[in-house]
Amino acid sequence: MASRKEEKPTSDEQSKQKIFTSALKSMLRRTSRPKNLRDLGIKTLRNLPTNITIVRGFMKAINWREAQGEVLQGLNNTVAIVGQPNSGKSTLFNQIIGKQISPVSPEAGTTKSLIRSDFGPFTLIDTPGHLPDVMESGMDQASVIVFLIDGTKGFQNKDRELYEGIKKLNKPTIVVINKVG
Ligand SMILES: Nc1nc2c(ncn2[C@@H]2O[C@H](COP(=O)(O)OP(=O)(O)OP(=O)(O)O)[C@@H](O)[C@H]2O)c(=O)[nH]1
Ligand SMILES: [Mg+2]
Repeated sequence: MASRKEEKPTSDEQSKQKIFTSALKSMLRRTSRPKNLRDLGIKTLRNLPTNITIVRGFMKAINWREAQGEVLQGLNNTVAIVGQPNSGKSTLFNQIIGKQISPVSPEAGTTKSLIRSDFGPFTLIDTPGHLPDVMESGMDQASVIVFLIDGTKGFQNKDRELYEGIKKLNKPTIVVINKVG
């Protein structure tokens, strides 16, 4: 009878597991550490990693498709990045994911359609700033909206108009002042 050899985790898997374990430990409050993953919520988290490399490692370390079923039942998890042309949406999108998926240029109107990518349990959507209808369809699909404002230009009338439209959707919205550095 053939004996089955136990498969050892690769060093890549081990290091991913290590990142996951240490990130999770650091994020959980000592006082109210949940007994199982179902109890895991935003309130139980602290010391969220501020380094995007660690966040990416954490996102890659987990089988999110499985974890979603266990932990995030019913949670809508699509995030749309919106804002005026050239405000830096695609730059932020690429920076979060860690790959140059969405073209970036100094010219306004670079993004011409919705661009999607998975990021851990989330789906990120980059939107074209100069195509309001397409941007709106991205926002319709989103459960959270990230609204970018170009800090070098300040809050413009067009930003106000877009914000009025976002408010009507009644979705959680994060306003980001970009290009401040
Ligand atoms: N200084 C500075 N420049 C930035 C920043 N983010 C983006 N940029 C630059 O701004 C320009 C436009 O960036 P994009 O990411 O293409 O802008 P976008 O909002 O996707 O533009 P559209 O696709 O036209 O809607 C590029 O030259 C970027 O390098 C930032 O935080 N600081
Ligand atoms: Mg773009």
